[in-house]
Amino acid sequence: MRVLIVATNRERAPLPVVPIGASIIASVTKEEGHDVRFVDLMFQRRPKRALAEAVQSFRPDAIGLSIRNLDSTSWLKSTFYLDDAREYVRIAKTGGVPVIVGGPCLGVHPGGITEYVRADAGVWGDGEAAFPEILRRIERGQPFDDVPGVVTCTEDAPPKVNPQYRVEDLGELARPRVWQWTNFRQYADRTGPLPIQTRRGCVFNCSYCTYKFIEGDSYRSKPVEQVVDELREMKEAFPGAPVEFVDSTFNVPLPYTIAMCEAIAEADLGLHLHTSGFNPAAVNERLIDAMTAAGFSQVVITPETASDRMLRSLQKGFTVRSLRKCAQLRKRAPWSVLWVFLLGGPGEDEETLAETFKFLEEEIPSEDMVFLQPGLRVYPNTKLHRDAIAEGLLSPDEPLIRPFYYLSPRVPEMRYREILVEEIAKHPNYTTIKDVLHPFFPLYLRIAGGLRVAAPISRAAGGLSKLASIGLRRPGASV
Ligand code: B12
Ligand code: SF4
Repeated sequence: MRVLIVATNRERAPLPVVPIGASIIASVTKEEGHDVRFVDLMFQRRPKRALAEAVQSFRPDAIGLSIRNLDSTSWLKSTFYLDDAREYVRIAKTGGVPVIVGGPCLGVHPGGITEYVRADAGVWGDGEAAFPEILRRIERGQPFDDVPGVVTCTEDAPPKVNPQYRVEDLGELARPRVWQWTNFRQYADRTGPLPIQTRRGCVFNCSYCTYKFIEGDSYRSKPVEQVVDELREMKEAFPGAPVEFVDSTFNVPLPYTIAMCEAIAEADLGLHLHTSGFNPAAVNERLIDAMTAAGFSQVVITPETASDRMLRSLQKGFTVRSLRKCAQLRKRAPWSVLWVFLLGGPGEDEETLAETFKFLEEEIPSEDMVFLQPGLRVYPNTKLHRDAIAEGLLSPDEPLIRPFYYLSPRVPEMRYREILVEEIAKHPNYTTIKDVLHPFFPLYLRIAGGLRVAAPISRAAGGLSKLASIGLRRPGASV
């Protein structure tokens, strides 16, 4: 069969992310013996036309659209991506063949999103098993609405969402080999790293989080030797390109992560490694040293708050004491670090906000960046969802396709902005989404990409101070 795979994401902030999920689906489909064409809309000048041309010229028997983002999850600057996705589905449907959507945002709201974009079917969770099975059914002219992981919609009934189809042994998975499907140079030119995924799932139960719906609530990990081999292959394909780990929690399970980092160090690959999802709950000296030896240079740490009361409210599973230990241990490593904090969760008040900012003052060195995000995007079936309904802030009927942000009513909305303005004025290394959306940011990415230096998300304090000194970053305007 001829199968067209389309990566629809066009968001380039905070950096253009290579479509690893769509690439995996394309690789699996090719391994199944199909003729695959891949269209990446990220850098297309006319994305709709590019898609329409691919549909007409390739004449596919089935089309898979990967939809990464639902919205920007940012109260300060909310962007909704799904109307574009719906338009891409409409264009794909002109081919007259089944159009199937998948991607991480499907896990957040499988039925609602499949229905919203008007696809013939959706796949939520792992796509590696479900998509080939759908193609087999299409080939045989059989219905596929009973395939695990598939979501189907009918006019007069709510969407039918089958239980997920999880791949238990990640060692069996096809490699994404993103450079076979995308023009990776265009990403590298704007600091986009090569992505690698080493595990799926998360055992924590943070009150606002969707990751367990996407990947499950227990861990499935790739064999360490395979991770090393994938990294070696990346180095051969693109010497010098940084590699970013896209795992939900990079350092949990801790023994696995340490073993993996030690094996990478042992292989002496000389790679520049980055990661987000570094959880303060599981840190020790051996981990930090093993990461440094492996080649980690940029790390995003995600405490979300530094108030014990708020850590309990958000069900983060650690305390300020362990966060302080994490901040101390971080000092062992010569990394660039971005710390992420969410402000305004249930119970947040002036006192808990003051606790968080006091911690930042005491523990975070001025070379580290601090990302401050007021407002928590409420997702269906989370504890935060239930809290927002119980507090009368949200109607139980709200579909939550369009974003709704929880902001603790104990602090007036304007006060969140005032606090950010005050703190950013004192600390040029504190930042918000508004800096990422600054008109200079794309240029910044091009310059950093051209110089082949790391994405500026964790090294921007100098640049931001400079912009402030010439009047181009005014704290008042930057929130
Ligand atoms: C790592 C990560 C990041 C990193 C990315 C680093 C990098 N170099 O790639 C960083 C921190 C930069 C980031 C940024 C953002 N992220 Co992010 N990120 C993730 C995370 C943890 C993993 C994504 C990933 O790569 N997974 C690994 C791949 C292999 O899985 P996958 O893409 O889901 O693909 C599988 C399936 O979805 C499916 N599939 C995929 N495509 C297709 C297509 C078809 C046809 C089929 C059948 C199946 C299928 O099969 C694949 C294999 O099983 C997810 C949460 C999560 N656990 O999924 C959030 C997540 C994707 N991010 C999200 C968001 C919102 C963002 C931002 C918009 C936030 C912001 N405002 O800055 C930006 C957008 C960046 C951009 N340019 O697009 C949301 C998206 C959904 C939503 N709520 O809108 C998620 C789901 C988190 C959440 N809040 O729920 N992110
Ligand atoms: S640790 Fe991270 S991925 Fe896991 S539930 Fe909490 S926020 Fe979600």
